[in-house]
Amino acid sequence: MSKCSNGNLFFLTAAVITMVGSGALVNKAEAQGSPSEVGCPECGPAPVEQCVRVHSEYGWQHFNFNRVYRRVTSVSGGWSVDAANYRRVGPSGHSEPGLEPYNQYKYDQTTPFGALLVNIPTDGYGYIWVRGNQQLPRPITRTAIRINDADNALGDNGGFLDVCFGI
Ligand SMILES: [Ca+2]
Repeated sequence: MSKCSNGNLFFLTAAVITMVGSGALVNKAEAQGSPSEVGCPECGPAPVEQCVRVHSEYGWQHFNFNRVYRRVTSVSGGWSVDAANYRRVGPSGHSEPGLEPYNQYKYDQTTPFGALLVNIPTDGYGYIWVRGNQQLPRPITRTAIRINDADNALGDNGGFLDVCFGI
């Protein structure tokens, strides 16, 4: 039996979730029943892919990884900046007409409402608009992610996106 028995898998998972704060971290390798790939010193290498859930009702959500990731491998799910009136969209954000008068409620004026914003802390690069599988401009070991909607306009949002990072 390895040091990573199922008995302490829960502890490790809880520790990881605590580490990332408000965001829920989903480890694909773990979900597929490969606890040996959970990122801990006794358990071998960190997973080659890690996914995080980013909620539309919160601003910047911070995530720490235990290895370097260089790309976004996938984005799934859906979210809306006005769940009562606009259908959920993916990382490209809303393209429906009628939102323009509300542009003051964008967090970032240069991207659409609902755009997926991913911070690249390496070298202070700043945040980028991620629309799906793509290379990151810098390798990262941590990030912060949010929806493009102002902090004071998050209350009517709905949904989430799952963002997966790879090596
Ligand atoms: Ca909103």
